[in-house]
Order: sequence, then structure tokens, then C-alpha cells
Amino acid sequence: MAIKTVDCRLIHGCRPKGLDILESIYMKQTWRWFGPADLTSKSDMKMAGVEAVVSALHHIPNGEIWSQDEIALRHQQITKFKNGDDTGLTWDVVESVPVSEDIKKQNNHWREHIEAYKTSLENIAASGIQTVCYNFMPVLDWTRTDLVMPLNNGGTCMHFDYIDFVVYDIFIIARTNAQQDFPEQIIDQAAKRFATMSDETIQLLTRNITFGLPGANDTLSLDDVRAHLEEYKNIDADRLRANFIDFLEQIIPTAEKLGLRMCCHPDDPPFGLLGLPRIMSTEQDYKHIVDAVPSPANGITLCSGSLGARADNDLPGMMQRLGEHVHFLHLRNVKRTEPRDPDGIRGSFYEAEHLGGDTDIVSLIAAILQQETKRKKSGRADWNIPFRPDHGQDLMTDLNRRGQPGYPTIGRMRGLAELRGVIRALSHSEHGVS
Ligand code: DNO
Repeated sequence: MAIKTVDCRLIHGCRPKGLDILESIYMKQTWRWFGPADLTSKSDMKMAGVEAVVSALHHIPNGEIWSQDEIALRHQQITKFKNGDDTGLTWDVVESVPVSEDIKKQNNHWREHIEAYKTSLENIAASGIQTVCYNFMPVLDWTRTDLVMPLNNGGTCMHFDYIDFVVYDIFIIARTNAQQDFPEQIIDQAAKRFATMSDETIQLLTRNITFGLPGANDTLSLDDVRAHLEEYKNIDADRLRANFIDFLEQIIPTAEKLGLRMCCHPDDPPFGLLGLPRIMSTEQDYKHIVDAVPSPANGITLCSGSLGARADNDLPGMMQRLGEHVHFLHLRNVKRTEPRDPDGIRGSFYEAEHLGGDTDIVSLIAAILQQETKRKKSGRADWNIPFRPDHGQDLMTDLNRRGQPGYPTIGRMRGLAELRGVIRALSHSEHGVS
């Protein structure tokens, strides 16, 4: 792992006085749990040191209401073991209440879906949850070309290979005019790669690209993707952003009244795919959205892994400048690799160790602690920002278990442990790094 130079001004500034090192009071340690079918058990979460759970009702179709009963059932699944004993865990963050494609495109049933969204928020708030994550990515949520790239240490990780993605776009989906979107040398490499691909490799690539969260893109065929692209033909970034602001204008007053903190997850990867607009990829994108509908309920999920796939996203700086709006954090790291476009923005990357990769996670955590200290001083009730170790490499027994891609038990436990170490070190009153 490369040695990083840590911005000591951040670290000095964040170090709170008189903190008991045995007491984890800074940055709430949460963990994504997909429900009873998740291969990480509640006991696993307890042993990993998890304080609270992030979950969602993935089985409810996008656009439909999350009923009070369904929400209560998930609370019970989290707070109780099968024998009725308390787990000591609580459901603190919803990730996500999905925004339907109709809402993003403002067509078909979008108005009904917005009403359903508000009702879901009412039911969520009534159950005691205060933080709700969502995203505004058209068609595809997070996108990778390879879910099990072998690592030198014997583990595997998820990988976005730019050339494989261009192969999919130009030669598999065969999107009209796709070639116009890429530099010539990238197209040449993609053509050569495609010529060597077996049918099996093509099928695997196709499946990996549309692989999403449980219940999300399970059934998206090539023709479905083509049909979606057709529907976005007349929706450019400005139009999508305007639709996003309309959505926020509708739901943020409801969320504010309910005491909810909505927090938008960035695009992953943070650049356009398949000619689709992506509008939450940079600091400027976030600033635009928080300024357009100013409210404590209109906030950010800062995901260091998604945003870190672009070199021009300065994560510690974003946390310093936008920190007051950050309601939830995903901490992970990516390593950017070649090939890339000449401007360096679009390109390959893989999911590195949480403290490896290209983002300076130590300085980012320092900026988070600084924000929490500031909130605490000013009496903000939400000073303790929940974070989760986002994704993880598949390590040890993860390799046989093969759970939800990106969400292995051991790999995430390692990530959480490393992040916890940094948090403890930087928040220790006596021994903070200097
Ligand atoms: C990937 C996740 C995202 C995230 C959604 C939030 O692993 O971080 O899929 O849950 O984009 O709406």
C-alpha cells in the first residue's frame, strides 16, 4: 500500500479533547444488511462490531408504497434473533427508497409514484428511522464489468474495465452512434478485445454489467436495456437535473416535516454510461442540488468509492466544503488504472483495500470528525454521522460463500476494522497523529 501524506491541519483540527478511547462516540458504525436471505448473519454483524443496520425492502417494486407492516417486519428481523432475544441492533438508515424510472423521466405514472414515495417516507418516519438514502441514476445503479477480479493476495474484488464496457456499448448493445462517444484508440482496443471474446465471455460481461442490488435489475435483458436507452433519447443532463429538482421540490417539504434526512448517493461510476446522462458525479453537481432546494432534509450520501473513481473529485475537500449537508457516508476506496480518456475522467478502476486506493481516507475521516465536532458544538442533534464500510474484497471464507457482490462478510469486516482504527486514532485526545 502506498504511504500517503496526511493533511495534518485537518487532523489537528478534528481531534476532540477528553475523548475516552474505549467509547466509540464518533462516526456511527453501520452495516448494510439485505434482510433474512443475507449470507451475513446478525451474529456476524455483532461480532464485526456493528452498531446499527442499513437496510431496505428490496422486494417492493419501485414506485409502490412501503407499508407500515412491511417496515415493522424488517425492524423486527433486525432487532430480534429467531429465539426472540434482542440483537442489540437497530435499523437506523434506509438505503434506498428507489426513485422510479417514471419519476426520473417524468412520464407514465410519475405523479402517482411521487405520492407513493411521500407515503413511504411517512411510514418510515413513523417507525423511528430518520435517514433515507436514494439515488438518481438513470437505468443502471452501480456498474462493474467484473465481479470477481483476482487479487495478488488470493482474494477477489469488483472491477470496472473501461475497454470491456466500451465493447458492451459498441458491439453488444450496439447503441446507435456509440462510436462517437469514445476516443479512437479506445475504440480500437475495444474492437480487438471483442474479436477475441467467446460467447461465454460475452454473456458473463452482459450479466455483470446489469447486475445490481437484489430485486433491481434481475431481469434486464439486452432488449430491455435498449428500450430504456430509447426512452432517454430526448433526456439530456439539463432535463434530468430539472426532473430531479422537481422531485426534490415535491418530497423535501414532506421529509422536512417528518424530521427525515434525505441523502442522495452519487453516480457510480461518476461519469456518463451508454449515452445516459449522469448528474451526481462531482462536487459541483452536489452543490447545485443542495442549493436548488435548501433544507436540512436535502442532503448528501458521500460515497468515497463512487466519487473516487474520478481524479478531479477531492474527497477530503468535498467533506470540508459540503460537510454540513452530509447525512450518511459510504467509506471505501478505488484504484484508478489505465486506460483512460485523455482528460483522465472516464477509465478503468478496481475496488482496492479500504485504506489503499487513490483516495486519502485518513484525511477524509479527519474532515468527517472535524464536521462532527463542529455539529456537536453547535448543538446539532445529528452530529454523529452514520457510515458504513462500503463494499469489500472477497477474502478467506467469502470466496466459498459468494454472497451479494460487493458485500462479503470478511472483506467488509476487515474494512470496518481498518476504518475504526483510523477513527479511534484520530479522535484520541492524547495520541492523535501529529
Ligand atoms: C452499491 C451501493 C449503491 C447504493 C444506491 C443508493 O453498492 O452503494 O447501489 O445503494 O445507489 O441509492
